[in-house]
Amino acid sequence: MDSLRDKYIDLIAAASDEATLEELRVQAVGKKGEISLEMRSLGKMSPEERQIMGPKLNALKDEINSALAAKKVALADAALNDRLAAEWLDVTLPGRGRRQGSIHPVSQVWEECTAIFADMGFAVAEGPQIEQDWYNFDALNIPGHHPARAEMDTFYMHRAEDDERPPHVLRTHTSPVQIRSMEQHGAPLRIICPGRVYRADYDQTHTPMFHQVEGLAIDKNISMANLKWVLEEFFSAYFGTQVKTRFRASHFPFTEPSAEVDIQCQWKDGSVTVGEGDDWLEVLGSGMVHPKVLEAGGIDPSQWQGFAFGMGIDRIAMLKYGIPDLRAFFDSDLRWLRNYGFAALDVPTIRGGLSR
Ligand code: 2NM
Repeated sequence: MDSLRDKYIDLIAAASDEATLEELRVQAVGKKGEISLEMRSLGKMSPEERQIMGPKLNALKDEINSALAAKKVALADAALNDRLAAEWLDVTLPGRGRRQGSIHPVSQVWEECTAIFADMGFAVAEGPQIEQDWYNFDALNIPGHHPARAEMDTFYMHRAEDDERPPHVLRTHTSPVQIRSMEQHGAPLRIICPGRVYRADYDQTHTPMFHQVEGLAIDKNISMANLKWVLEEFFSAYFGTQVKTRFRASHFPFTEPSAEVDIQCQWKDGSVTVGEGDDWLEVLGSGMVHPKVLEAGGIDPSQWQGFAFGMGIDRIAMLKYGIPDLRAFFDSDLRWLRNYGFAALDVPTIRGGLSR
């Protein structure tokens, strides 16, 4: 019995997993296990022998069962310890911050303009940034020899050396979109064209890419009076206060008559406030669409007439939100974006200053 005991105690101690342990249990104390068989032999013994061997065998069975149970717990503990050693986590590490992006002032103002003009029944039209020179110039009554072509500091696209066709251009205004809209939809028409435009110019107040919103309204009896109302309505909604406008005679090839439009403002301590005072700030060009331009767009100028205007989104963004430096708009400086950017659902109405 001692050798039986030693054998199983050693085997149990050496078992390295639960499956081996289960095999040992069957082998020792299972129905046909070695110890069970010994217990069955008790019947053949004399009563005196049985009196001694019975309790001894029972004790042996208990000892083996206890050893099996203890080993089972030890194996589970060891497995847990292995996992605890392998899978650890430093809960004292600082969290990883998630940065929130912001809406660029240009995007914000673009959307504000779209919303205000949409309220007055203007649809939004968009078109290509790389244009045929016909749409960007000729259709707008700017022929090849016209000084406006040179004045516009145009970016020309490359053509192969033996290709004699006029080069495509980066559009210098969004007016070509309006020609395309006239062609596509005819009259009457009421649209705005917000978009990126390009001119080879770079200094304090000019960037080679900037943003424009142009407007166009064509109908049977549209006049400069309608233009003035629309613009005053727009500026008042945009700046959140009644804004007067002043029209000054001007000249553009695509409008006749033409006017530059100033808005009422006040200069104080080097910054400007719109909608009060008796200074004026030029923000816009406009006029009645030239008959030749209507014709280029496939609209009969003896039947229809309309007004058009154009202004810089970047410039009116600076005015409303008090952003002093235009060039910072395009630097992608995160600190600047955090300062001047908008939250996704923000519609603030701060009136700010443009420094002189
Ligand atoms: C301006 C000034 C005056 C204008 C003209 C047109 C078109 F295509 F309808 F003829 N769109 N925009 C226009 C007129 C733009 O920007 C300073």
